[in-house]
Amino acid sequence: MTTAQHLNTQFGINGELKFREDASGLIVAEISNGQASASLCLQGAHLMTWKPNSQAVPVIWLSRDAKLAAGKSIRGGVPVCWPWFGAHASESAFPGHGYARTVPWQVVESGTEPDGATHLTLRLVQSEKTRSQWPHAGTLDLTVTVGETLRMELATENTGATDFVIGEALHTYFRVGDIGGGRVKGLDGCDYWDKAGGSALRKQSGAISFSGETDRVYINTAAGCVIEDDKLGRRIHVAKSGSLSTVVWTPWTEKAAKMGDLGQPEGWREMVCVESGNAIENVVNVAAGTRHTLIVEYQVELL
Ligand code: TA6
Repeated sequence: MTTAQHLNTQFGINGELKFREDASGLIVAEISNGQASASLCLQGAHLMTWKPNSQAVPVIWLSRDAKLAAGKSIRGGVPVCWPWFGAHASESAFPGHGYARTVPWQVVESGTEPDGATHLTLRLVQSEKTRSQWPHAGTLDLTVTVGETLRMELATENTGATDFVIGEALHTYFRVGDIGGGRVKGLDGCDYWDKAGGSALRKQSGAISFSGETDRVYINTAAGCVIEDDKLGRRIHVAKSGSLSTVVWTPWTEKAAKMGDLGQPEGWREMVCVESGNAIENVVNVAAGTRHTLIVEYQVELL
């Protein structure tokens, strides 16, 4: 079992990257440099927080009710959904959004970029349990680069002799002043599966604004998008590559009450999920011996 002390010796960077053991027993990487600060739980390679130094309010949202526990997903941050998105196609007992976010990952590399940003690479640790749910030969790495820009690269390598198919997403919870005073631009004209509206296939017209539960899987789009936040007076730019699906989600009142871990009384009003991935008809065939990488970059612009 790797300890925080061992990780600090091997991968720590003085005054910039340190590892600590959380009360839950899980290990958390804390990053702080001249550009930004962030924290990441090694279980699930789960980025929990990111705040550029230019921002008074964090850009990534973490529920006030978020709890770290072995084998449990964390509410908020950037859950890694892999090797499927949503419910498993045939096994209802398998975890929603795949197992990657609730299993151990190991640190493989860390360093400082020429511009002062900090990068950290983690690899999912395969096990009997993961192989029982997904019997393929492959590796999954996440490289996070923390600066005024947050860059995340999710790399799937097929190390076997047969092709395999994955569904995936970086299921990012963004912090907004109030969901009612925000909108998402950039997906105009895109088709989407309306999961909160009877799973009908619809076409987006104009910006996405919010007045109720919204759960949409936009398909066949490589487009980036922008989250406009009137209350905090900022725009969050979401750029992506290696992704043809974008999911936009807010639970709104009723679903949030049922979920119960979004922070009382109305924590859900301070977040919106904009998730970059490959889902439904956009699942990815990763040919034997090849590598597929999903990349996102987030930047904030004050209005
Ligand atoms: O990405 C949107 C979604 O699929 C919603 O339907 C909702 O279930 C959300 O993910 C959260 O899922 P989780 O398994 O993290 O509770």
